[in-house]
Amino acid sequence: MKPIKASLVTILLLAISVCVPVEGGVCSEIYFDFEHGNQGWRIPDWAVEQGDYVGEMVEVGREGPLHENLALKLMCDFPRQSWAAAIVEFETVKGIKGKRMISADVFLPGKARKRCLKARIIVTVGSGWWIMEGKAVDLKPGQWNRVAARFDELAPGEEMRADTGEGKSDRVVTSGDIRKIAIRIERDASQWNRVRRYKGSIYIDNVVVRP
Ligand SMILES: [Ca+2]
Repeated sequence: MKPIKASLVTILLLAISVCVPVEGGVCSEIYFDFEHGNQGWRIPDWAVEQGDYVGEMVEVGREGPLHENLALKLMCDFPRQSWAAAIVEFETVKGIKGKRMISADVFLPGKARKRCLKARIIVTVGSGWWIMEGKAVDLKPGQWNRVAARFDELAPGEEMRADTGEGKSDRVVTSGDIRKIAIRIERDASQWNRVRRYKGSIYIDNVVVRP
């Protein structure tokens, strides 16, 4: 899919699938449940090209008969003895305004070794495309793990002076919009010599973005 087309699809998905309107037509939160597709989430191109990013593909699926609902299924291949990560992200050209709290549920299948992987939420913000990382959470195998992050420091937004040219006065632009939301699964480096390779799937569901 060409980038422009992909962006249009992303905007459309944001408008019809993930905005949950409350009274007065204002969206209180944005919710990704992946019951009808990946809702614009994908492995970014830069990660595909990098050797230590080991996400192989992403699709929608369910983990066994115990899981009635669909989730984002990230296939990955973590090596035994080095730092590695797998990442999925959602990008919007519109920006997500006024939302600071993000949470997601992450499921690591029971066949994975204990304490071998962590997950964290990462956002890209503003016209400067600044990257902010949330705290990493240990993934306990065989259960859903809640990963959450609050990005309070983004609240005031940013201020940037734009040169309007020909000696005219500068214009102050304020924008703290979230441009990208990513969930990164990481090898716990402190455990590197006690873990085995993990080749398999990791599931992500119920991504919620709220004020
Ligand atoms: Ca779901």
